[in-house]
Amino acid sequence: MTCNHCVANVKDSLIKIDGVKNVRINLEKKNAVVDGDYNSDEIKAAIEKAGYKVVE
Ligand SMILES: [Cu+2]
Repeated sequence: MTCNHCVANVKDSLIKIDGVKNVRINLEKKNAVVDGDYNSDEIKAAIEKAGYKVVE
């Protein structure tokens, strides 16, 4: 993720996932905090589908 456009892309794809209540993305730290009751595999798949790599 390198700019605010990327942040919006990732946020949009994550917020659509079942159980996700809130998504906060920190561009400087390059991390995402996802609130809710969700399946983390779905989160990873959505991020990858949006074209980004998941670093754990
Ligand atoms: Cu970007």
